[in-house]
Amino acid sequence: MSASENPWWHTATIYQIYPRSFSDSNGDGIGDIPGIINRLDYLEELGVTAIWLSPIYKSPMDDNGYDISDYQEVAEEYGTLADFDRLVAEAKARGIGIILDLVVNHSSDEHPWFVDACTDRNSRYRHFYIWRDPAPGGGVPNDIPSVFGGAAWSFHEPTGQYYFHQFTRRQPDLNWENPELRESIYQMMNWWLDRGIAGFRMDVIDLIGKEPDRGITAEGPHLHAYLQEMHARTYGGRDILTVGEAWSATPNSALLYSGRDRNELSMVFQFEHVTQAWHPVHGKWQPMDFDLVALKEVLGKWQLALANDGWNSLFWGNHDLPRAVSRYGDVSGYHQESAKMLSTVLHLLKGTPYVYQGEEIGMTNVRFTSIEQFKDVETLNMHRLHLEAGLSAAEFIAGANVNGRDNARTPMQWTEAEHGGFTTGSPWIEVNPNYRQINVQASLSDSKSILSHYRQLISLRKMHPVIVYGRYQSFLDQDPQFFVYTRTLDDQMLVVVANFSSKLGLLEVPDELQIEGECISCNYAAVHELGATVNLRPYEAFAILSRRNE
Ligand code: TEU
Ligand code: CA
Repeated sequence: MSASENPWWHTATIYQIYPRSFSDSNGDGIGDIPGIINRLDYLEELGVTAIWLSPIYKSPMDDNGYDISDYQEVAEEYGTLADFDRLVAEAKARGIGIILDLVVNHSSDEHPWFVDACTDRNSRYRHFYIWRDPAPGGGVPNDIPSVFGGAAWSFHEPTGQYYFHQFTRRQPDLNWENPELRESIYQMMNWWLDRGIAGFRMDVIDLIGKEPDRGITAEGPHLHAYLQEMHARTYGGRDILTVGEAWSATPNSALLYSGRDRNELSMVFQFEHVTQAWHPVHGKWQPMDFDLVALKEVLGKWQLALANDGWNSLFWGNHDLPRAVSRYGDVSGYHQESAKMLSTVLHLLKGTPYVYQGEEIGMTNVRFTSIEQFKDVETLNMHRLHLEAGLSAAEFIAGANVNGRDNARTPMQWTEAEHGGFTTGSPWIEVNPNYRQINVQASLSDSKSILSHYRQLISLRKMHPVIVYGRYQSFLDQDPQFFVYTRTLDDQMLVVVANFSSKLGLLEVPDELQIEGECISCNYAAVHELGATVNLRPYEAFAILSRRNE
């Protein structure tokens, strides 16, 4: 097979770093690039292929860097361009690539383009953004809402027009219909590519083809043409990974983004497995129990839809989502078992797994009691709006503790020292008090830790083509307790069995899975063969690799 049929990211595991919360090198309470460099040995031992860095660019930090005021400068609190180049080089020396977050649906309102655009309707940069006159009777041009609450339009008094922003008013949307804007973005991307990065994670890339006048935000008519142009003008000839964040992606559109001959992206992040567990009306702020049958259905649907073309990303968490073990596992009764079970199930699927910082040691959701403890702009906006709408503060905080974005953003827990060893100063957001039990240092010295389990899973993917390329088939789809699937390649079959419950359970093994082989992963004792039934302990998960001609 040619290199393009077997790109490096097929066997890769990616580690996501949220720089602000990862490792602080200078005691100002904010994670930084030198702090990341100090932890590269840890990541090398974990075995990851590349790091996706959430934004490190210059920014007023209204949305922690997802509001960029200079695409070619590093935020002062994170370090310098020289630090960044050193990170790329030091990571490369350890076989690790650096994937940058490309945030080009919008910029910061402090970006010189927007500042200039605001000076005058005839500014050279006016049409880098999206401006509309007020509606005939006055007021917003239309009723498109902002993701973070309120209208997606804000009035700019001095020039008498509204500008469009799908996130905060400090994140004006860029106008992709303008070829000059697109050209500026491509130049910037090439400038970073020339510095030796390994790829881009593209923030809300499904939104760049917006046509607000027609009420279209996601997956607009020109989206794929823009991505093909971007591919041709920037990374087309380079061996990099591109992953587009696409909340609106469906299996069909994922084939457009990531299809082999499409010349767009390597893969997308789709969120159906996340949003299927959200409340149909109140979304993530009204927590609902998750339903394994529905979760399996979504994961299985994506496995099958991209089986022969396109490529899946695999993830439980990121910097916007609650901690996986809190959401799908049992942190009080079976913390280790459930964290290991979740990783087993995810990492043995077909696709590229992503590990969000701290997930590999089983970091959990935080429990804040007052709104002052929350830092996230989305949570703070929603707090105001939900209270105005009649929710009590306590109800809102309960919801935010379950699904709010700050759950993922509490500092990485390195040691049992104060503030979990994240900083010697005072952290920008509180450390989860469970750092004394859950931290990297304790995990490193325990061969049965969640961390050891992650290391093993990551190395298994490098060793076994069946994990990378095997055909996926699910069993017992309607069973509410067990997740059972196989991966097959040539004469090999991998059987993955997981109990998603704190209850013991008797699994009736389907005939074709009654096999014996090598147990390549388990979170209790090794299981080498399956008879007609098997008793599964709470959150037990194992994987047996068998050769059919044995
Ligand atoms: O996220 C896109 C996004 O829509 C999320 O904010 C998510 O939908 C929301 O949390 C659901 O309530 C990306 C980034 O990952 C996020 O951190 C940024 O805030 C956002 O884009 C704007 O750049
Ligand atoms: Ca710092």
